[in-house]
Amino acid sequence: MSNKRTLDGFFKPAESKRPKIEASQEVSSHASYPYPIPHLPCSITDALGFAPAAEAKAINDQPDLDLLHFQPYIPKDVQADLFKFLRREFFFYRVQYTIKRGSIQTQINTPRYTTVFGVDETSYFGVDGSLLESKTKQPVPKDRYKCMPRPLPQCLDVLRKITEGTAGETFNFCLVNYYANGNDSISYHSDDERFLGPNPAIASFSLGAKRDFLMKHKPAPMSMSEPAKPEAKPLKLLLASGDMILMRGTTQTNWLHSIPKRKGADSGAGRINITFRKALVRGGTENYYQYNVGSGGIFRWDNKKQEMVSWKATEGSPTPGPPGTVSLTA
Ligand SMILES: O=C(O)CCC(=O)C(=O)O
Repeated sequence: MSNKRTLDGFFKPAESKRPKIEASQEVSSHASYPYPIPHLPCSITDALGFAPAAEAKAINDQPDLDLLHFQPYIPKDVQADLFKFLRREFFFYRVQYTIKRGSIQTQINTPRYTTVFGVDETSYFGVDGSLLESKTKQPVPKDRYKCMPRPLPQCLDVLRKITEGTAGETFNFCLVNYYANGNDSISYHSDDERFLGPNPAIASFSLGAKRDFLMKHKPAPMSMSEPAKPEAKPLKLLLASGDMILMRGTTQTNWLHSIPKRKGADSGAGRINITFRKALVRGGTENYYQYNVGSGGIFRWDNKKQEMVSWKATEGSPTPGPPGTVSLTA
C-alpha cells in the first residue's frame, strides 16, 4: 500500500483516523482489587513484542554507578496508548502517613498518586488467586500479612516478563506512580531497603510527560584507612515517554535519585512511572502496601474532567469476586 495520504485524508485531522484504545473483554480481577482491570488490548501486547525498541546506553562512568538507559524501551507507536490505558484503568491512592522524629510527629502527604501489586518471595499467588507459601505450597495463614497483597494484573505481567528477559533478573513487585503535573514529585531516596537484598536490580519505566531524573552520590563515610574515591558528579537524565532505566549493581547502595517538581515545558501533563523490583521477605510486602496503598480513598482517572477523582463503589459498578477468585491470564 502507498504511504501517500489521499486528498480525503489530507482534509481530515490525522488524529481522527486513530482508533480509540478499545477495552479488552477479558479482565484481571481479584478479591483485593476495588474493581477489575481489563487486559491489554492486542494492539499494545503485539507491539510490546518488539521491545526493547532501542539498544541501551550504559552509564557507568562514575564511582559505584551501573545504569542502562533505553531510549526508548516501549515502541513509539504504542507509548501514548499504553499511557492512556494504564491511567484510565488503574486505581490509585494519595497516601498520607506520619513520621516521628524525637517527640515531634509530622504528617507526610505523598506528593504523587501511587499503586502497587505483588508479593515477596516467601509467598506466591495460586491459579485461583489464593496466597500460597513458597516453601510448603500450603495456604498462607490469614494473619501472615497485615496488608492484602494483590497479584500483578495481566497488563503489567506482560511487561514484567519482557523486562525480566532484558534484565536477566526476576521481579515480584510492581510499583506505579502517577505524577499529575509538574507539582508532583519524589524526593531524593535510594531503593536500598534490606528486604530487597544486596545490589538489587530495579527496572524503571516512564510514560507520558518528560521529567528530569536526578542522581547524586551518597556522602562517603569518613574513613582513615581507605583512600578517598574520585569525586562523583551529580547526574541529570531527561526521561521521555517509553524510556526505561535499569539500575543495578552497587547503584542503590551508593546513589540517591529523585524526580523534582518541574516548571515550564511539559509541566502541565501527567507522567506514569512503573518500577519492577524483587522483595525477598515479608517486610517488603508490608512496606510497599503501607506506603503505596495506605488506608485512604481510591482515585480513578475521569476522562471528562481530565483529572483523578475520588472513586467509590456504587451499585451496579463491578465488584470483586469472593476471596480467592481470580482471572489473571484467562
Ligand atoms: O518516577 C520515577 O522515575 C522514579 C520513581 C522512584 O524513584 C520510586 O518509585 O522509587
